[in-house]
Amino acid sequence: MDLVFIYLDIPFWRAEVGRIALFMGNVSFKDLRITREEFLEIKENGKLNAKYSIPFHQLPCLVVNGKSIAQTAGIARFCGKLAKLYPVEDNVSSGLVDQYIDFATDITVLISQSSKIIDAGEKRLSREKLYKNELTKRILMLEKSINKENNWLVGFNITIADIAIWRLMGWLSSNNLDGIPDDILFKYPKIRKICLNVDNHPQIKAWVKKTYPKDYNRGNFIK
Ligand SMILES: N[C@@H](CCC(=O)N[C@@H](CS)C(=O)NCC(=O)O)C(=O)O
Repeated sequence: MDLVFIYLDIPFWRAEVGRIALFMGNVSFKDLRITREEFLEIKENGKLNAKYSIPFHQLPCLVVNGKSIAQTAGIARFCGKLAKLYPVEDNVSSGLVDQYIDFATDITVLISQSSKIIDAGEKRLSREKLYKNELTKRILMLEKSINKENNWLVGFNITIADIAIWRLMGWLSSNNLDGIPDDILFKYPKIRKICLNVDNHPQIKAWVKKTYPKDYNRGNFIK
């Protein structure tokens, strides 16, 4: 199978969940990281270099044997199935994995509304408000959904759900979102445990070493 994974050269969860799944499953793929100029072309024309068509003019996009597939959650499942990091044999488990991927999408959509604000002060105020209200409420719900006896979100092994939540939480606690404090996870030991388990997974460490800038801030979930 010929696979091309298209995204920007940043470790944002939308891409990382699929890229890492393929890497962990030893599935060969072309990790195509585009420039900001190419991203503008995609947004404008839904095409990359007149070669790849990009549905909905959005990334990530996975090109499978020449056929372009869009949407983060679908791509995550596709890669998770190939890598055996998505529980296809049990519908309840796959439903639970899906709920975490969709949770990550909901939080991203919530934050991206504030990302559109141009004025830096207004943006910070909007994120502070988000942090005090909706975001904290949602993260508390995530914490409540986790069984404290478990090492992973679903079942006894790492799945694409853990990878998605690890990178989402890494982003939220990275100090890169003005108005959202980097200690956002300190009150949530179960979320932190999942993030640490992913961060310490040997294949995750190998991927980080291979692809992340040196000393990249993967998030504040250590304490
Ligand atoms: N519903 C899409 C949204 C993806 C999305 O918003 N991607 C961003 C990059 S992280 C993008 O392509 N934005 C450009 C745009 O929406 O015009 C998904 O789940 O993949």
